[in-house]
Amino acid sequence: MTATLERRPSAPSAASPGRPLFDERLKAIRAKVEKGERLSLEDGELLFTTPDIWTVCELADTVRRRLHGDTAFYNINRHLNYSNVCALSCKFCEFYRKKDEPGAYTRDMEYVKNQVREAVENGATEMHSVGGLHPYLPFSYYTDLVSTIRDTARSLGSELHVKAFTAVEIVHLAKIAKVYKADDRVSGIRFVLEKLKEAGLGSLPGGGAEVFDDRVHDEAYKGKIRSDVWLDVHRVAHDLGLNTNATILYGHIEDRHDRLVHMDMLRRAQDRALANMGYEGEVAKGQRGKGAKGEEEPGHLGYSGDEGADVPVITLTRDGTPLPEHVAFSNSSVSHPSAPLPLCPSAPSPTTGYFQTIIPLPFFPDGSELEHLPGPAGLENLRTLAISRLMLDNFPHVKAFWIMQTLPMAQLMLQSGADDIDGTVVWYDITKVGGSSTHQEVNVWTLQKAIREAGFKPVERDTLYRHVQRSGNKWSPANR
Ligand code: V47
Repeated sequence: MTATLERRPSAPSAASPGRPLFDERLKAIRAKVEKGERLSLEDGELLFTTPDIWTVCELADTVRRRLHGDTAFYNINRHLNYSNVCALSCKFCEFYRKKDEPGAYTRDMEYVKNQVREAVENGATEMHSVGGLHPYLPFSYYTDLVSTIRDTARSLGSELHVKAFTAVEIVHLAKIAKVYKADDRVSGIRFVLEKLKEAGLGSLPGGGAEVFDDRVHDEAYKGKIRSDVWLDVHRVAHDLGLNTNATILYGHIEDRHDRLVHMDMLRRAQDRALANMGYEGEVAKGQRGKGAKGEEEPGHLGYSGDEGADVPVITLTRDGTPLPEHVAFSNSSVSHPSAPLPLCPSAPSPTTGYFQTIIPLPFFPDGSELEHLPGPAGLENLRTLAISRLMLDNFPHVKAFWIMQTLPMAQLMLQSGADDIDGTVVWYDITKVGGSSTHQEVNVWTLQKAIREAGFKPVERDTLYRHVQRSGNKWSPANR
């Protein structure tokens, strides 16, 4: 007996109901994307308002494939929140506690060592550590935290890259160390970053940026550093050769224009970092001295140290522009070299001191003071990530942080501009998807499967996006 297969309705075409026709207004943006030209804020507005979201995603995918082909990155990492005690009370935040409140915690070094042991046993290459602005911990706690992570891993014959402290924590540490002066904030920031680097800090995560807008700042996270200070911290880190990431927290009380201004400020900061690394670009007409909202500004970026600078526009998304990348290394039996990074032959030098990744973070209302807000939904998340890829033409990477986006959504995002889904994570206290547990872990095979299902080749990276090749440990392909 032969089974008869039912004919399935064919997939909707671009012209079928339910999917809008190609929005002709996107033609000019497509032409720019094809040439690798920088998109304007007006382009960004159209990308946010067009009903043709699929073309937005497709354009972002074009850029992402030009940069990374069919590679999609993940890493083996651990998040370690050293304390949730915080002097601030940001309205969007559910994580912070006051010192004697139930649930407040501060980890001691024994706890940290245990976390490192577990991380090393599981093949991690990165420890991502952030916390609240603790009012009483001494500066030495933070340098100890970093050196304890580094030294415990080394005592086990391994290297863990320490990616720690958001910009707002760095400023807090400068205040605790009593080196922060309002009229010369950069030297205090530099002091702290140098001390942390000596202790073993490898890079800065992208948190604490929220949205670079004073109205939103004053309403939702007053007391936190403003955009100029956040950018200063990252600029000093770049000058010290530390790579950093950047985030955008969206879907709360900001509007879409605020998101675009935020992206524009970040890409101009990156222009400067890349110019310092030897990248060449053109000083665009009207770029110098124009603020993101088009108003005249005294300096290029509005943060200190760049007054009057002619910073060129540098796009990495043109065909043939080399990414600032580091050569691959082999990670057999978990350990990997900590030697200074060799230069990639095709990239300008030095090869460190720039923004690696933009991480769009959707706002989670539950448990926060802004709980009455709905938070962004799936298509808004997809669109914001795709637009981040398109606007931030000088950021090598876009991360779909699966913890906040969910793994199924991260798969869609890989097809819409993202090239990275972050890592195994394990414990994450800042936001909790669909429940109250801070245990949020996926294993390597699950990450790889999600990437393959989305049509990409999974590549394990370390924090600096060097490819990790494993043999002889739990996660090596032979043990699959
Ligand atoms: O700075 C806090 C955000 C950030 C909420 O650099 C919230 O690789 C949504 O920065 N809803 C911390 N977001 C996370 C972060 C990060 C995550 C993953 C990778 C990297 C990286 C950085 O989370 C905070 C804040 O902006 N946040 N509360 C909330 N209710």
